[in-house]
This record gives sequence, C-alpha cells and structure tokens, in this order.
Amino acid sequence: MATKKMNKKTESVAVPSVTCAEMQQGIIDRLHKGLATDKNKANNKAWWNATCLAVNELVFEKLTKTHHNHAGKDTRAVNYLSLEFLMGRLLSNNLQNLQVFKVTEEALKGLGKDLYELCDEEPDMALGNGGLGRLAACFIDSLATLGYPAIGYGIHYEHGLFKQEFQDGRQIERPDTWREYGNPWEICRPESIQLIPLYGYVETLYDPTEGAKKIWHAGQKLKGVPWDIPIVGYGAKTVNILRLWESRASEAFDWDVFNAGGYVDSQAEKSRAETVSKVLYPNDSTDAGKELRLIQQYFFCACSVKDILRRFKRANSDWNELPKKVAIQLNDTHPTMAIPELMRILIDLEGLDWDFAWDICQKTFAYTNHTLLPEALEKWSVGLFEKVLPRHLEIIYEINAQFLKNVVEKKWPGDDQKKAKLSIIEESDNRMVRMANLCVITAYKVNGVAAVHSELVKTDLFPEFHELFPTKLVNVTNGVTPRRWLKTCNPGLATLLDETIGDDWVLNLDKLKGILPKATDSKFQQRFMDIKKQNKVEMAKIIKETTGVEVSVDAIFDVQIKRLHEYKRQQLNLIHILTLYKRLLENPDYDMVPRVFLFGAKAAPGYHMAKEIIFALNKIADKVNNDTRIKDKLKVVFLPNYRVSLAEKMFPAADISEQISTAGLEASGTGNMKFSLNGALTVGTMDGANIEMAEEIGEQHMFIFGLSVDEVKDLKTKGYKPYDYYYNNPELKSVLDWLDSDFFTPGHPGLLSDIKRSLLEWGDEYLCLADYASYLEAHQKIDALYRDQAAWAEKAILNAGAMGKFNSDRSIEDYASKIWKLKKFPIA
Ligand code: CR6
Repeated sequence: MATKKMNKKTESVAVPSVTCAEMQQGIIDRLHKGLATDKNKANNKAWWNATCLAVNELVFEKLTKTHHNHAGKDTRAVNYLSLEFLMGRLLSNNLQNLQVFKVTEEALKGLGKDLYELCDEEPDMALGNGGLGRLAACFIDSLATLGYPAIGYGIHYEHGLFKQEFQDGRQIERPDTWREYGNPWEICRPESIQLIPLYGYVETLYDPTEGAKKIWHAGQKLKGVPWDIPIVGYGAKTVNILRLWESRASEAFDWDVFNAGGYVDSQAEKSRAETVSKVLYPNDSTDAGKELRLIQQYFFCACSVKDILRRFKRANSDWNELPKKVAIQLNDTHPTMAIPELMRILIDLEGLDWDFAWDICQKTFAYTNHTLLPEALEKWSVGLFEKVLPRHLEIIYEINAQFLKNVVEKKWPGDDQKKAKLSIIEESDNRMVRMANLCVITAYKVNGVAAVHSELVKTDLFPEFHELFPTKLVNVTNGVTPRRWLKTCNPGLATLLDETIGDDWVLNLDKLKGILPKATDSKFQQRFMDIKKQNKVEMAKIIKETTGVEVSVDAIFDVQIKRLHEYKRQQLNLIHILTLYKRLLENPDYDMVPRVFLFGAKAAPGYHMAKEIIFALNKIADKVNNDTRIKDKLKVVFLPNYRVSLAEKMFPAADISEQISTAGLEASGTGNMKFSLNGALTVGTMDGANIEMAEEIGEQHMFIFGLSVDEVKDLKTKGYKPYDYYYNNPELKSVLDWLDSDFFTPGHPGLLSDIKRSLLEWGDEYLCLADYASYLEAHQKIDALYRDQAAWAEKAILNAGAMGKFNSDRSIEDYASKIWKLKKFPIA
C-alpha cells in the first residue's frame, strides 16, 4: 500500500495515510495473495487476518525506518525485561495509533464488513496475570509514542493466562490458545536465535598469570527463538518492538533413535525443551516455586542479555560504553537472573575482571518493586540453583560476600543480625536465594509504583538498604495509556472530548483539565451521561449474552474487576451485597437506587480462598437474580474469563469503581485510573494510587472510606479482634451467619462457611470487619448522590478531567528523566 504524509490537520505527525480505496485494495489483496481466499469465501476470521496483514504493511515500513534511525545514531536504549506483557488485542489499537481507524472502518463497510465485529475475532494476547503485565503493555505503548528507543523483552508463551469457565459457580481453568492458528502480528527472527546452557558443572582452571578461570560445562542447551511484535506509537513516528523468546530443543529430534523405531522417544528432548515457554505461570503476586519457573526466568534473561550485548557490540568495542548505551529495567524480581548472567558473560566469556564487570552491572540495571506482600518476594532454594545454574550461584555468593564485607560490615561493624537480614542468602534449613536483595544491591535505582508504596518500600520493606543507599530508592507512579483506555475503548467519550477541548489530549492528557469548567454545564453533563448510558446499554447486552441475566441501565453499575485476592477484598464487597439483600428481604420497600454489582476476576488455580469467594459470589448471584421479592433492585453478575478485551467494555460502562484494598497492600492499582478516566466514581481506601488520585480529584469527589495505612498498622500492633465487630454489629453478625446456612446452596449448608471462618476464626487478616461500617456509609452516600443526576454528572466530569497525571506517558517521562537518562529519537 502506498503511504504519504498526513493530511492538514495533523501535519506535524508523519502518519502513513491511506485512502479508503487503497485500504480496500490492501485488504482484498491480502485475502487473495496472503491467505489464498477471496471475499466471497472468506469468513470473519480471514477478514480480520487480512485486515491485520494490510495494517502490517503500514507498520513494517515505519519499523524499518525506526530501526535504521536508532542503529544509525547508536542511541542509548532502554531494555524493559518483563516476564509478562498483557497486550490484549492489537488491531483496533494499531489502527488508532496509525490514525487510520475511521478510514478502515469505512473501507470495510464498503466491502460489507463491520470493523468492530472483525476486531472481536482477535484472540487476546494474554501473556500476563494482571496489573504488572498490563503496566508493561502500557509502558511500551508510551515509549513508542514518545519516540524513545526501547525494546520490550518477554516470553513467547504458547499458552497465556488460562481461560476461566464456571461450572456450578466454581472456577474451571482451560488452556488459552491465543496462537493456535498463527498470529498475524509477529515476525520470527531466526537470524537472532540464542543458545542457552543449563545444568552441568563448573570447572576451575588455574592460570599462573591470570588466576582462576571458570568454565561452565552445561548439561543441556536450549534454543531461544525470537518473535518480534511491532509496537506502534501514536502518530506512528516510532515503531519499536516487543521481542518474545520461544524455547526449542537445540536439535529437532534424535534422528538415530527415530530410525531405530523410537518414534516417541526421539521427541523427548524436543518436548522437554518446549515446556520452558509453554505456559505463563498463573500466579498473581505469589511465587510458583518450581524448577521450571526458575529455568523459564533464566532462559528469558539469558536470551535477552545476549541479544542486548549482540546489538551493543555491533556499534561498540569499549565495555565502558555499555552503561552509557544500555539501560536494563527489571520489571519486578522475575528477571533478576539477568544480573548474574551479565556478570558471567563479562567475566567468563569476555575476560573482564570482577570489579570492572561489577561496576558495569551496577550502572546498567534498575529494578521496579511492585509489592510489599512477603509471599510475593521471590526466593529460590540454593540446592535448586546449584543444580540448574551452578556458575550463577558462585557469582551470587561472590556478590554477596563482597557486599557483606565492603558495605554492611563497614556501616555496622560486627552486627551479624544486619548481615543476616541483608544477605542475599537466607540462612535456614533450606537455604534460599533472595532475589529482591540481589536486585537492590545491584541496581542503581529501585522504584516503587505509587508515592505511598515507595515510602513503604523505604520504611518497611528495605529500611536498612535505604540507610546504606539513601538516593537509590525512588518513586514512579504508575499510569495507563489513554490510547487504549480512552480513545479506543470509549469512542463516544473520546469524540465528546475532541469536540470540547481539541484532539491533542491523546498525547497530552493534562489537557483533560479543559473539561473541568464544563462540570456544571447542564448540556455537557447531559452529553456525558448519555455516553455513559449508551456504554451501559452495550454492557447490558454482553451481560445478557454471556450470563442470561437482564439488567437495567438505570441501575448503578457498581464494578470490581481485578485479580481475585483477599487483600483486594472482593469479600468485603460480598458482605455489602448480602447486607443490602437482607435489608430488602426484611423490608421490600427498602428505599435504594437499583444496583447491578459486576465482577470480573481470575483466581490463581491453587488459591483456595480466592476460589471460594468466586463460588460464593456466583451462588449469591443465582439467588439474588432470581428472587422476585426484591423487584430487580439488586443484581449480581460475575462475568467469566475477565481479560483485557472485556475490560475495555467494562470500564466505560461503570458508574462505581471498587478500589477497596486494605490500606498499605495495593502497591498502586491501575484499574482505579482507567475507571476514573472513563467517568466512574471511586469508592476506595487511602491506598496505592488512590491517594494520589484523591489529591488530583479532591477527596470530596470520591467515596473514601476505611482505615488509613497508619491506622491499619496501629490496629495490628494493638491486636485486631474481628469478633468484637461481629458481636457489636447485629447486621454484620446476621449477614455472616447467613453464610453458614444453606440459603445460597440449598441442601448443602456450610458450603460458604470458609468465608465466614476466614473473617472470624482465621483472624480476618485483611481487616474487612474493621472497615465494614465505614464501607456501608460510603455506599449510602453513593446511593444518595445518584438520585441527583446533575450532581453525579458533575463529579464524574471532575473525576475524568483530573486524570492527566495518571497517564503512562507521564510515568515513562519520569523513568526517562529520573532513572534511564534517555533521549528521544523519533523519526522525522
Ligand atoms: N499485582 C500490584 O499489586 C500494581 C501492579 C503494577 C502489582 C499493583 O498494585 O498496580 O503490580 N504487583 O505496578 C505485582 O504484580 C507483584 C500487581 O499487578
């Protein structure tokens, strides 16, 4: 397809523009020449595929240009290492970022096809669990949009996050098969394959002049095959790549064994090797603790580090240049193995001395911490390490010895307790390698993901490290890309914004402030609320199609969508629902604005309580939705298989955003930002980024409730007694006792009792009962405000208009200036 400079309106942006006729021709050509079909035979999948291929023609040209631009200038680049990239679908986003969405819609319409329907054919790229993975996806969008040289490195999982189904209300996991029949967005790059050693032993050779030299004799080698996904920046000035590694056996199969008739055995090596990139670990914030997971992490790090060095060496011969050209960001501790791997390559293979190599590493790596939850801080057993990565364990021991001697001993002479706490090795019966300690010791910057979280990292998680390295710990508050999370997912609101404040809010979200003066303008309010209503109508259709439940769009859509975890407190939402239900049963005239409670959440397959909460919510939904006595005042819907593409429909349709974690436990949250951006009001605790949102929006325009971080700490120190709340609040007591009956599970009393037990007998670790009364009060205020639609609209507009800060472009600019020292190189 021919590309030209863009039309008058966005002259400064070199967007490949196509006419409707060219786009039609492009798609038809791809049907014929790319897929060997034609428009009469093709099904929607083929049409989607052909449209993607036509779009690729626009993308690839820019990709090559970006590559030449960066390589020609030998630019400093950031390498974003993340085990997760939760990309979702790419077609609609790429069309938006190329600014050819409308023309493609028109082109397809002319061919008798609906673009939205074709977009729905695309399987989600679900290569992540939740917030952390989606953050990585937003960041690479922003990096490309802002014109920064950057590569995302990840794993080309054969199966992304599991597909969730419900059977009798219980979560069933099914494999995700996002690329069963190929994926039009990816390009295989066999020219950049890497070989990765594993297992084996280390030999020490003594050289009279050079001293000891280590040689790792690997027991096995894996082949790392890179697949590149182009990442189109908005305005298409830069197209970066996401490089995903697939593991394969170094030999396809054993020819001799095959010839001797061992058809299955000849494949053994192949299937063992392929297991490494087979599945994404479906744990959110907890550690899988398996050999395969360690190998997966190492495989990914080793491929990426080798690839980074290969690119570096193309233009450089002086190792002093490495930290000047290369920044490596470790997204959580999952890619920590990149540190000892770089040390190993520099020392064992490149012959650098220890101090020089260590200095390079300390100037190259930065690390982002995403959680304070102790169970999520990764540790690997020394024994496992020794078996899988013997040379890396030696290197880690040496890093640790030098750190304890040169840094800790100097600061706190003779203090063995300090040494034990800060050591990379945890001394216990089963000695462990603490990955976070290795990251903090090595990285030149460590960041938390929201202001309060970063403070807690300094005061609670790593206080001694903070004393040792007072400038190392910094904050970069998370953000979300407005391209996907407003422009693409909420076309109605995007158009209203374009008309009201111009269309450059997409690149400068602070411009949203321009709608604040309109918050009290009744015409603007009306349009804003009409758009919300329309989005709710669309959502209601999806609810009907997927669950059969009918909901009224005049009800408040109260939404909680995020991974299922006790600290996120879906169970608090649950007891609120039961409270309302009970009130309605006791008094059918109970005056409340009808509510639709919507949930979307996957539970880690081995997380019992999380699965119990899903089950309970589904059972409560069954009962409530079929209870004619309550006259449709209450509906509860748990949508199965929550994922990015479903989220894109839910955020724009929400009236209420539930951000109700126990204060101090949600590092940041990013869903909170997406809701507000789309005009939902938040009911939330003073936790994570909610606190900064309150600063921007004004606390009086949110429904803030519950204990603060300090109050949580105080209560825990004093000794928290959940039974006190239970016995002192008859309504709470009756609701919890209800869970022991068979009301929601006829004939099977006790099926929901674990939830009650967790909140009483097992200590209510997440303080649901302490926050219950204040949560109820916040919901009363929501009910009251909704009755005044103008007042509600005003607040919703004030929320959306205040979201400028929570934009991933701002996060990336913060990383670029505070951590990466990166310069922009957009193509002209
Ligand atoms: N679970 C945090 O819990 C944060 C994201 C992205 C999380 C969440 O509050 O917004 O990271 N942490 O920074 C981890 O995954 C370890 C998350 O998604």
